[in-house]
Amino acid sequence: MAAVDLASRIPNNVNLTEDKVLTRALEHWQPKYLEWWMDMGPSDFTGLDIYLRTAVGVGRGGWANFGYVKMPDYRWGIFLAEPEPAKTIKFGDVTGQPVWQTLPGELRNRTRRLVVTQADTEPASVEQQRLLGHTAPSLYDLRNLFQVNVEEGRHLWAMVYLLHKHFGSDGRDEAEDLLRRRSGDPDNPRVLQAFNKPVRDWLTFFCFTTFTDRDGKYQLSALAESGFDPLARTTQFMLTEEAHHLSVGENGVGRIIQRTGELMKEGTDPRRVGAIPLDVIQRFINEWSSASYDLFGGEDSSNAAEAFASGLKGRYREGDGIYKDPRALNQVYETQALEAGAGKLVKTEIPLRRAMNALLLDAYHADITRIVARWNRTLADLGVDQKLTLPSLRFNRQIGIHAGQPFDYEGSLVTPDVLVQRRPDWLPSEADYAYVQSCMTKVHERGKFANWIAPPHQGINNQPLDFAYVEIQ
Ligand code: BYC
Ligand code: FE
Ligand code: FE
Repeated sequence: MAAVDLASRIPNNVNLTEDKVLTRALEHWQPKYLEWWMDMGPSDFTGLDIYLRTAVGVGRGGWANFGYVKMPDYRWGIFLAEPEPAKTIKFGDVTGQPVWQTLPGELRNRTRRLVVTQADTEPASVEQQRLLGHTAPSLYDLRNLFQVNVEEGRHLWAMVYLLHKHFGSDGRDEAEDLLRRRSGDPDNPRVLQAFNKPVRDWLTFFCFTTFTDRDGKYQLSALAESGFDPLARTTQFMLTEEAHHLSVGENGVGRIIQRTGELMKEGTDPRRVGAIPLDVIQRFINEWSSASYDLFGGEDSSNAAEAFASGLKGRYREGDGIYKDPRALNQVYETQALEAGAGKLVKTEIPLRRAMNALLLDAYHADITRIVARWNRTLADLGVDQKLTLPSLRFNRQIGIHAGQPFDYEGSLVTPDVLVQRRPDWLPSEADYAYVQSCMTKVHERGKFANWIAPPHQGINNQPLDFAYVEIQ
């Protein structure tokens, strides 16, 4: 394992100084990245000191280094998790073989596509969140937004390192294109749909970090099993940062629910005081959970089968040995899908290897089901008997075996008319977006929070809630 080098222009633990060509290529990309950050990263706030953590190593506590930093001066670095001696591949046709430090030629194109797809989401999310700083409900939340933003920037660095190191001139071209695509640009959009949707208010931000960053957790976990060891170790370290993004999301939505519940309990209509009613929160949850289901790709996928067979992308927690057959042969995945012509849902069997996306989606769905249960506990503790729910995995799908089909919120087949009629009950309307936007007013006073969100239970890094998380004079 190379030592951590923090003195270089690009902090790293991959021995960059020993590879002059690679260093030069990355140092050539660095100013372009900074230019992108200044154009497309958080609007304004670039001159302010922000209480951020910076990764300075991969060991325990190595990434939890807190201090005041101006965002453009953030030290974006390249850190891979520690290597494991005598590591072997745990799944697919290559089960039991040693992991690869260089990429087998026949896997090059497929791997490049996966790395580029992963990479593309990172700058996309920063672009989507660009304007949120102007309406932050507190300095605490403002700081969390920026922490998420700089770490998504670092995740881009993590992937760009792989592109430069392992994919030659193709990789360099891809790294440039990552700075050229733009979230929501009709001519040059980001790769995956959810990353082209606008994120203009903080309820959306917290739903995004709960549901869409959590796709990141599951995709990164699947890549962390990879036989291509540099990819596995890169994504392992990204997961330690991801945990914070997920807690920002879950706690953020939870605090909004808490505030709304408190108002309901005292008999105040949330709308009367600029807070967000539960039915609106529910529709935002529906929008972002269902959009995130699509991020898993098709339930029946030859891409997924090949990525699994070749040892590139494993199942969730594959390395823990929790699956009976590491090769996933001779088994089927059972689900229900619309039978063409028959007009009804029927039992459908997908050979297990082709169902890897569906398996990952199921693990994700179990996870978000637990989160919604925790939010419901908050409501129950307040004595509010309404409950929040998640839409069926068949609802509102654009990708996969249910794409474009008229399934209702519970996943029953209905006529397209019913979908149109009930849409306002299930998904946010323009009026919902406008109302939520009208609640967003910035709060910059230390220790104060906007009226539509409860304060968190604790501050960052043991600091009090009225700490100057952002130094605004
Ligand atoms: N939108 O075989 P199929 C994160 C394409 S989030 C548009 O069914 P496959 C983060 C697909 O590319 C994690 N296109 O699925 C979160 C393919 O096209 P080609 C991001 C889509 O390929 C918040 C065709 O449809 N990481 O980190 O097995 C903030 C057939 O695809 C979509 C990754 O995604 C879609 N939703 O699975 C910041 C991991 N879905 O190739 C960061 C890397 C599918 O035939 N990516 N298509 O032209 C992958 O593992 C896979 O590419 C996917 C798709 C799971 C996304
Ligand atoms: Fe990320
Ligand atoms: Fe994230």
